[in-house]
Amino acid sequence: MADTNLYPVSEAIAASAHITKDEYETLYQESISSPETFWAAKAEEFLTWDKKWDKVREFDFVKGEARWFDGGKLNVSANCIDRHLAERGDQVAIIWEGDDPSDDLKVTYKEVHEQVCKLANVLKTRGVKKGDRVCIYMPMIPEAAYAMLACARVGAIHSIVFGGFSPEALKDRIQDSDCQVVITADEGVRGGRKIPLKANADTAVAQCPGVSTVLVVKRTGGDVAWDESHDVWYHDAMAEASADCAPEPMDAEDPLFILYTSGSTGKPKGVLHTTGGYLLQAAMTHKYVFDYQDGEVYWCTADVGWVTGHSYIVYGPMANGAITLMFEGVPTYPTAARCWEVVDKHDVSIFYTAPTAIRALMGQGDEFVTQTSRKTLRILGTVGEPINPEAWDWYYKVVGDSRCPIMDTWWQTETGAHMLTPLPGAIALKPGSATLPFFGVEPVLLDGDGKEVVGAGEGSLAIKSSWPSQIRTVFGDHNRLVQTYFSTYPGYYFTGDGARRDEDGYFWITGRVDDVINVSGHRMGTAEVESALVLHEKVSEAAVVGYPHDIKGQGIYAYITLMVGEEPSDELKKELVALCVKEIGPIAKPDVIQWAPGLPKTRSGKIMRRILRKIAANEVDALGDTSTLADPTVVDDLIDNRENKG
Ligand code: 6R9
Repeated sequence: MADTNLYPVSEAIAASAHITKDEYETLYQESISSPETFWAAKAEEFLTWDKKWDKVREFDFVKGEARWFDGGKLNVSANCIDRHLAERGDQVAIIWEGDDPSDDLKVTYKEVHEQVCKLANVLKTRGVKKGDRVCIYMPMIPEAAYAMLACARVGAIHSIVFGGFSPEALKDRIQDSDCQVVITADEGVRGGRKIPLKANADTAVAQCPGVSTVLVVKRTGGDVAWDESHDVWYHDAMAEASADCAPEPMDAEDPLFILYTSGSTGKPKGVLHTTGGYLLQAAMTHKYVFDYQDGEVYWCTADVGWVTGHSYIVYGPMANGAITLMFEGVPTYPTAARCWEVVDKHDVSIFYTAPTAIRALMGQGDEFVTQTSRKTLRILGTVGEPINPEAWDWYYKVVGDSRCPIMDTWWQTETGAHMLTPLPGAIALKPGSATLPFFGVEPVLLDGDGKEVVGAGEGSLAIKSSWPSQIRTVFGDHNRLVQTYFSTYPGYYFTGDGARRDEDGYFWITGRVDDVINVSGHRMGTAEVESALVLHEKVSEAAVVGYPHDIKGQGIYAYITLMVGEEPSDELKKELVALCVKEIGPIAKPDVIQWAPGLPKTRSGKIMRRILRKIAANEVDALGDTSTLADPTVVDDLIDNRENKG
């Protein structure tokens, strides 16, 4: 086991780090024993409040309720922009690196302020008020950040939908949160290919009567259809807008954004985050986990369509007055050297990415890395899925020249910010472990009876008490929040992940214990993919599981039972793949489709996914007990016809 592989804290980094080992230990204890005192001090230190709060925290994990800094008032956009103007108005806020390596742009805090104020006024002109929902369906361009901050400025709740989602998925999300404005672009550009965002939005909006405005940024100048009744060019609206817009004073518990994420059942849930606690933990983790020092260039490669982009491209870094790099493209375009060329071009100090990207680049060979300098790099980070020791090693040695510690950050859309993570100047690393809890986080492992595991051991990962950036509700369905997160283990927040704790108290995430799979760091409910597949008229039943995939971490393996009389064909496989792309998006493409004349079911009709997972993983010698199946012979057929025999 890789446990014995301990990487001590680098002395060079510890010398100037915000948090040292002793400080971590003392502050962590304080954050657990006196949370109110601890968080009140941090809220003063990190944020600027228009009015101080009455109560630091209140929570009830039976009802799934949490309130932080109740009675306090602040505005997120003022905290991310206005308060920096006096000291660093002319400092770069956003470095934008386009898909094409010759395309880039630097935007100062002053310029961001002007753009955000104008856009906030545009939103107001279009009737957007505090509490209204605005959907953002954008490529990775600075306007995406302006859109988020402009919503925050007027008190509107944004709901970003990843640009890779299909019109169908976009429509569902617009309808679920009843957005009245959609902000999009004519086209996106990634890896040299265009993405028809406006055309997708048109298809979605045609089924969303509540949308009164579609604001369109001109990114490529490509042809788009135009509906005068609601389409508005961003540049036209901005040209007429005033650059003067006072931030709306918001309650600490007013909603900031909704972000849809997959669960183990049904449609994606609208995870709702609020203002004060969210911003505090995003800012604080950004500063401490990446040991961000003033003036450093920080680059998180995520897309703003995911929570990582929310907390660690925009809100955390900008609350800290950092220089945040925003990348439009993909790590392999034009070549697999792109990331490291960008690091050299912009003198990046901190680089934060996903294991799937590391594995993909690792497969391209070391030369793409070693041909670049990377001497400015100081800290590396990963997020999204467990990182395998080989990828960790390559990232550490080849990318970081054995000089840069790797922050393996475990957290979720629902947690809003880092929860388990090393701190560069404080915590020794073990490859593959997200190490120890961040301040104020009380992780526990629960056994099969729901009892806390003491000391080293394994179990379901749960959190015992509220943290500032926790999910507040599932938009429009608080009962679903309670059911999903607070019912499995009453009194705890259940993460859906399994984990192991070693003798040093380090946590090792073992993966999801529910029917959620993690494909290239993107969360997907197997139920969502199944719902898409059974829409096909020839499909009677579909069962989807994850299986180990070298690059993606997990691939999508679909077992399909056809209607009586239908014949399997390659053509039909293509149709099924296309259906997943249409209903969800390219990230939901099944990697493997296996025809299954029958599925292993219990006598009560429940599909035994455990068996399907084993067959998909080619672990057919370890199927376990199949005697409770209604018809054990279906398993033999599935084994004989399995697609993964490698
Ligand atoms: C931030 C983000 C959350 C799920 C989570 C877990 C997996 C995330 C991880 C990790 C092992 C890490 N996950 N970070 N597993 N080590 N460092 O990814 O949010 O998209 O909601 O996914 O991702 O399974 O439960 P989200």
